Amino acid sequence: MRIVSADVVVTSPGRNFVTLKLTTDEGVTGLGDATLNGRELAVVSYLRDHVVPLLIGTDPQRIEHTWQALYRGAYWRRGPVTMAAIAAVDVALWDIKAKIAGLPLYQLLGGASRDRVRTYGHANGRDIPELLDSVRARLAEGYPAVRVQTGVPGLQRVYGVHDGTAIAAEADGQRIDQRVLPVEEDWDTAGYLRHVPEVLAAVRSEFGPELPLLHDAHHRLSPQEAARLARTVEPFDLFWLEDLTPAENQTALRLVRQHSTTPLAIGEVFNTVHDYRTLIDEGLIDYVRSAVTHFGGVSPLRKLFDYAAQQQIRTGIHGPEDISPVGMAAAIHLDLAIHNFGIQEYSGHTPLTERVFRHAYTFTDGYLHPGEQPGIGVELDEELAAAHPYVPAYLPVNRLLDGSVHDW
Ligand code: GCO
Ligand code: MG
Repeated sequence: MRIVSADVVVTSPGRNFVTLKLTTDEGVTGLGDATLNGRELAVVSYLRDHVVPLLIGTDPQRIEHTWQALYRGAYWRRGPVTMAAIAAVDVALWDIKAKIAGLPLYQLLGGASRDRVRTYGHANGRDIPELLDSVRARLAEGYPAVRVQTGVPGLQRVYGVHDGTAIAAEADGQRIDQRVLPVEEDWDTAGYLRHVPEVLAAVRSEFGPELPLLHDAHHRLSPQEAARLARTVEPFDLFWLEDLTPAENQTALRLVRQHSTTPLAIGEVFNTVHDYRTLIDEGLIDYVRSAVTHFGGVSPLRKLFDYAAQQQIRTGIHGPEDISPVGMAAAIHLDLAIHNFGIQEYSGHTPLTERVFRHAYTFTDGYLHPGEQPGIGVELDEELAAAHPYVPAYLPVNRLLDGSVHDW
């Protein structure tokens, strides 16, 4: 069997998604997600210009061999663009292999370790009353666990509350010519650190002690600030505190661990096992957060999860709206199969996105299941995808009150 074509499809049914479609000489197709929010076209070029020519004529059944050839063969290793491109190939090849076997992907990964996949949803509000309403809405949708984010008094636009993604800057008066520029958000760490305990106290007092609660600090704190936050919120018994410090500094979490037992999650921007080595070897985290889409695919993520399991670390795969249903499906198969599963983030997609990517996975009573369709269980409606072409969009940038740029 040989790969005869490899097409890169860019579509924007509400936000941009990049999908790789591989076709074999026997007509079997496989899909992979290569969406890198705000830098989509860099991955498109990496795939179209540098990867597709290498794939044509190769045997789609040799997944590990192809992965190693793309990773080692480029010489320039790692990085989000490279690893998103390799991820798309890896997942498309697993899709093909599972279709050939006539089995859903999770069966090739060892079969189901559980009956269904627990999720968490996002609740947010500009202030505490709005947040409490949002938590109620998520609970009504069946979510068994909820991530809570609020505005911070004195700040105008804060991560997780205002829809900063994929907005044409015109809405903010920043369109100075035909360019679309990033939305600007503002930040003040001292105000944030004062506010979060008040928010969590209000949520606990409204919903009681049992609801699993999560919170995302989105890489904004210094080691000292992170340690303080983790210690201060300890009475609220979080399921996890996410991305406390910027991802580059693995040793930052040592200080946090010395001062707190709050469970820690990190890794949505990591793209290889090397980003995790200190964190895993020293037991500095409780959950690994990488997505199939940004970590080179199912093959390396499975290896990461097995490595993390040796330190009793569990998984919490990144599942925002900017992971396409293709990337989400691959994640759900993996979640079902691995032993050290923790929780799956699930934000769902717009109805139009669900029509462009028809999927076998289901979301029922807050739990996901990948379905029994052979492969990963996603079909791409290429005509509908083409009717919604790429829209230029950036992620927001974050500024401190003095105008300097802070981590977003
Ligand atoms: C999360 C993430 C997302 C990212 C987004 C960037 O925990 O879901 O932090 O909200 O910001 O995926 O593209
Ligand atoms: Mg996050």
